[in-house]
Amino acid sequence: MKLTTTFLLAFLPTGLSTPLAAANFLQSAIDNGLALKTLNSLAVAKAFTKFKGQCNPLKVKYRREFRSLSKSERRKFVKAVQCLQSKPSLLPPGLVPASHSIYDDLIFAHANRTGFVHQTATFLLFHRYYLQTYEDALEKYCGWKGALPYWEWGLDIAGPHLSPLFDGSDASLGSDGTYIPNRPPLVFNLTGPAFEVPPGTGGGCVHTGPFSDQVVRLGPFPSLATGLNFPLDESGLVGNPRCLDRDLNSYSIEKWASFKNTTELILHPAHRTIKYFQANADPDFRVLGADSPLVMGPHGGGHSAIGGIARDPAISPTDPAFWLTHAQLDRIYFIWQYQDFENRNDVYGTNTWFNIPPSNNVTVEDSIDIEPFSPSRKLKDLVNTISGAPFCYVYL
Ligand SMILES: *[C@@H]1O[C@H](CO)[C@@H](O)[C@H](O)[C@H]1NC(C)=O
Ligand SMILES: *[C@@H]1O[C@H](CO)[C@@H](O)[C@H](O)[C@H]1NC(C)=O
Ligand SMILES: *[C@@H]1O[C@H](CO)[C@@H](O)[C@H](O)[C@H]1NC(C)=O
Ligand SMILES: *[C@@H]1O[C@H](CO)[C@@H](O)[C@H](O)[C@H]1NC(C)=O
Ligand SMILES: [Cu+2]
Repeated sequence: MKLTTTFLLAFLPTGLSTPLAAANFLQSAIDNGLALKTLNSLAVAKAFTKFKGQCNPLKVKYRREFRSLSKSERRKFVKAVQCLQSKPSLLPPGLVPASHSIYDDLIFAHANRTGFVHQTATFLLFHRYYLQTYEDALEKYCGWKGALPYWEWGLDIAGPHLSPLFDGSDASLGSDGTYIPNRPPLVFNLTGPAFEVPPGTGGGCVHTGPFSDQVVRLGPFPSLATGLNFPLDESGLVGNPRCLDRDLNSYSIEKWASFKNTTELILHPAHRTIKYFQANADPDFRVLGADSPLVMGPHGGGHSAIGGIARDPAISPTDPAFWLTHAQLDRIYFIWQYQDFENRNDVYGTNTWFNIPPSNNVTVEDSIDIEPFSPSRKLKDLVNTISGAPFCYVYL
């Protein structure tokens, strides 16, 4: 129990309450995922003291890492996603011609809210509700009763192209994209420091296994790149058939989504408030300062580790791996929240992307919806994953 990291030593004497005292981890445990697992167990134990409403220990769903599902469970999950992609759209005919399926409708629901659910106070809770909406849709329309799996990025720091998630077997999410050599790095030069991400191991279309035949139609929405919310570009709504592309990328995990990165995001003494936790998870340079070295953060790192369309802020849910990477972010949020739940059930920020145009500060009395799938709910009803309505799950 000795040999704590410098930053842990630095905050232990500040008189923190018991949950964080468990943060007395060896650096090796932080780096290899043992610390995160321990924090996860503490979070579950704490969550189990908070059951409300219709949620109870018999009903609670356990969201597990994809590779801890049996191959048969993985295949059933993949089949359910393919089923959702084959169910006809529920949107009024003609409204979004690109939307052919219920799966597409869900992508549209995200795209149409892009400017209100990213770099806003609702970011974490919207995506939590969105994941639940997906899990519910898989059950309601395709009879799948499982708990949404997540992708632990830390397990694939050696390269997601080596991961069972992307091995192209029928128990995977399909392969990497076809390798395209000699590509330049991607240059990001938007809100924080400029940086580059080297190309990954794919770049072209997913070529083997599940989703290799997925036809992508919605988008692109070029005006969203500048932060302009509405209306969505008409050109992206009409339907532009193309393949699902990927560019699996270990650099993004090494830099921003390793066990060390996610564990320190949870434990760092400066991240005890939602303002700083969120700003470091996403990241938000208004809070961090423009010269922060954080750059992409675990959220961006998780998207970038998949690459291709999963990097697109509006239509990233097009890639079925999106839901697993966002479940991992929700898991990190869940683990952080339940280290000190009473002080970690609020929100910080406004209603618009980077507060453009200026909007009100959001409180937990404000609501979000994911119509036509999930009704309007107050944020205060979304902060607790075992609150009964609409949530009843923990992560393992
Ligand atoms: C997209 O969002 C806008 C703004 O919230 C809303 O007015 C519009 O009805 C939405 N479009 C669809 C098709 O849901
Ligand atoms: C980033 O953009 C700014 C202004 O838009 C420019 O001055 C700077 O050179 C760019 N940095 C890189 C590394 O491209
Ligand atoms: C993320 O963790 C890796 C080690 O796994 C480290 O090299 C890197 O600096 C960390 N990134 C940040 C932004 O702290
Ligand atoms: C929103 O909150 C910030 C501080 O968190 C404060 O500076 C600002 O004045 C608030 N804006 C409104 C419109 O209340
Ligand atoms: Cu999103």
